[in-house]
Amino acid sequence: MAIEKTLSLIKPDATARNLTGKINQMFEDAGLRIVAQKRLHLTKDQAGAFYAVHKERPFFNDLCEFMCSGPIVAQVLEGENAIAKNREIMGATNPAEAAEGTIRKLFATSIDANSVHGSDAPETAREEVAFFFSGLEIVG
Ligand code: IDP
Ligand code: MG
Repeated sequence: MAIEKTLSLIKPDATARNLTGKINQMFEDAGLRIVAQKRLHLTKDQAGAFYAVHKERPFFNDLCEFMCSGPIVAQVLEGENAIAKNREIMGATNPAEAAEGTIRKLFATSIDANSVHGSDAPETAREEVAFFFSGLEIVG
């Protein structure tokens, strides 16, 4: 299995409830390593640029408002099969459909305020990691 890197975001609903440590414990317990990390407060334009793929969707404006409503933690997770493993630990987008024991089942309060983001494929992982981090900031 390949060692991959993937972008993880801890969203404003989770930083507001002081859940950064509990969420990252779950990634580390599953064998993923945090090889880059920063806390930042996005502007609405930055949130829109990050989520540009969703710009035609009806929830795009609400999503951008939410993502700039408070601080986020952006991080790069590294490990075997990290892209799929992160998505598995996160759980389904809608917490009502998320499996028991996943981050979204445990912590998300709605489909908007769903606590975490994770890249969904190798190409998006590369683009999303580069959106937040330079090579110098990634230390495995
Ligand atoms: P993902 O985060 O599980 O990859 P995406 O479909 O890529 O889900 O959607 C990006 C984000 O947009 C979701 O995490 C969620 O915050 C928000 N979102 C997705 N679908 C809806 C919806 O139907 N209503 C409101 N927000 C949504
Ligand atoms: Mg997605």
